[in-house]
Amino acid sequence: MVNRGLFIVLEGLDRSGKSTQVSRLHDQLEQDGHKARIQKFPDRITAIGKMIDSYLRSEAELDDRAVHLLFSANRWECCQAIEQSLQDGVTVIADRYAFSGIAFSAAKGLPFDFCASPDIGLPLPDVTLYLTVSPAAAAKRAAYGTERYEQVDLQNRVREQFKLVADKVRTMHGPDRWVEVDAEGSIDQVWERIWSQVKAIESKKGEQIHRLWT
Ligand code: DGP
Repeated sequence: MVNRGLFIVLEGLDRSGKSTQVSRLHDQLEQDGHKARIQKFPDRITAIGKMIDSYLRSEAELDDRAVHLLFSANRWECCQAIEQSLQDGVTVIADRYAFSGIAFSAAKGLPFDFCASPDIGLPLPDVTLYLTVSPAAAAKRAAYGTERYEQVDLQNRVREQFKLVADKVRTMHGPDRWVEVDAEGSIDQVWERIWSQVKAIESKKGEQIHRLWT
């Protein structure tokens, strides 16, 4: 039997360095002879993604609950392709997932359970690597402040919500599904931490794909 691909999610505050590490992970896996692809969330290419994009760039105003459901719908519309890739032996590296969905919307004041519920049943990542960086350090990184959520006070609240998300993942799905990675230091240092975590989950390729929040 051909092993399935791994489903790896990178999460973190804005400017925590996720996207840099996501593409490095993709390149390393391909270099080692694995098939891999990147799935960015929100996926701004789809019709729903375009609405989210104009909201994030403050070109459109939307009700908080409505935009939360759009973010979730954006994940659902990509879900079949993710599962197909995994079955085809392709490792999927997601740059954000449902966990950002809860953390950002709950930080704006929406009830935590409301935020979690539309994503029940999505494919469960084999591991979520949560890049930890202080909001003050993130704010010093390039291009901070150009989008709607890139403000230090909001990012502080997002960080608090991510702690609750981590608790929920560990309680419902096991402690190894959520791993904190120190994202302060050089790109190479952070990369070494990420790569050692990815190598540790190789055996999950033999396991079936589970469902989020079930
Ligand atoms: P990025 O393209 O990674 O810069 O992310 C876009 C922004 O959208 C970022 O500030 C985090 C936020 N975000 C991502 N997913 C969700 C979600 O599901 N719900 C909400 N409210 N915000 C999200």
